[in-house]
Amino acid sequence: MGYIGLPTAVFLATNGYRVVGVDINQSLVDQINRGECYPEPGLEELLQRALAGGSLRASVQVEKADVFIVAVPTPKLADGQADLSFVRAAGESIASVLEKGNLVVLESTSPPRTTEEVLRPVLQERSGLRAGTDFYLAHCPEKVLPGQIVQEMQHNDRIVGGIDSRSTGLAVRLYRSFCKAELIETDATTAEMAKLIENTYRMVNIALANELAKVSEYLGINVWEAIALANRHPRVNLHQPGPGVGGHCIPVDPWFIVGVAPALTPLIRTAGELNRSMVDHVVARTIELLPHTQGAPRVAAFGLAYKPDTDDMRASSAELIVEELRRRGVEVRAVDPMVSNTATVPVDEAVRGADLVLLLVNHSAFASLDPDAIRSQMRRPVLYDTRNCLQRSAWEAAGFFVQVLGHGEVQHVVDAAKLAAVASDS
Ligand code: SAJ
Repeated sequence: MGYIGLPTAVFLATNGYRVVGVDINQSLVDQINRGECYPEPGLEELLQRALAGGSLRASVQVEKADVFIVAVPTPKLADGQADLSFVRAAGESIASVLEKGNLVVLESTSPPRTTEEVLRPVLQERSGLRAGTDFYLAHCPEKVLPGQIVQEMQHNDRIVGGIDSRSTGLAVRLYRSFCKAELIETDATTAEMAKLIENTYRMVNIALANELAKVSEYLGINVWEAIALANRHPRVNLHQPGPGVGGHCIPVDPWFIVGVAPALTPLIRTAGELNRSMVDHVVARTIELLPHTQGAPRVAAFGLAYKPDTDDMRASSAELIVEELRRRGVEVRAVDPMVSNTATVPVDEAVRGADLVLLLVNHSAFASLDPDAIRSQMRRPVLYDTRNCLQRSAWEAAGFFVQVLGHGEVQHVVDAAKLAAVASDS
């Protein structure tokens, strides 16, 4: 009943199915039965509708059913291999209640051949039934974007890959109940690979943008402008640079391809390392922009989530940057309007006496920050915008020295002189 299982259950329950949402976490199960869920636009209303209609309930117990959908985590282990223990555990509990004619669908993002070589044997051994003759098995990878799950779950095309055509056909019928887009049929391993390719494409593309950001800093040009110009070409779609790639998908899934064929995947490996290097790049530049004469320098970090307008902090590069700065003796106070935990403070508290505003996540709420009000509380008005999301001219008009990731000043010397001038003014 996580990020994918819950909305999938809710959509099935509001489209003609009776659904039991299973999770090993009792408090999550209780929360769902009370009609509460993680923040995702439109999801809570749908959940409450499903509960009110009596077609959905959550439980810690796997029960007999016609269809089983597995949407468990598949985290990356240190060596880049996938941890498939949750897939195995889910398979074992399904096998204990599996009956002839049932359909099992794996939605979790998985390394190629997981459906065929990991889930299939677990289901068969425990149940004594045979896939393809006694029960049916398919992979149908989820591909919704956190923040747009309700819309995308209904309108994204889906790949449905069965271990045979009967399995594919049954899975297509299931998803047709709520998916208004195309359901494209293939085999299970191609479906697994297609899902991994989507996130690998994005990861390599972001790495290219990050490499170009470093080159543009070296050349003294603005990478954001250069990318926008290049993207005017009808067949070019470069992504955006930034302080690194976080979340539970893009920095993880491509490694499952590397894991099955390490010698054949130097490009994916390099792209992953390049994205990771952006954390060090931002830390180094932040340290350069800080004063080194008046005790511990102070930074107000804006954003801790892994991407804009979410409270999700999984593998957030903003968090890594904040930790690394603290390790290096910088006093960091973090603001994040989406994340309400002890790691964050209100804007006023973060900027009071600060030497630098470090913008790490482009939450929409940050567009209304008032540079004049912030400047009046800071010790030294310097802004480092790693997302190119704040209006540079407004912050400069308020007296800030502004540095934007990927935007080099031609003369590094002039740059240093400007910074020194701002520092001595304040
Ligand atoms: N990022 C950049 N530059 C960009 C775009 C993103 O630096 O141009 C960074 C973000 O700041 C964030 C990270 O990449 O730290 C990942 O964000 P994201 O929006 O690219 O992706 P996710 O992880 O939220 O969701 C992705 C989506 N995959 C694709 O768009 C191909 C989503 O559709 C998948 O369902 C999801 O992975 C998943 O579960 O696999």
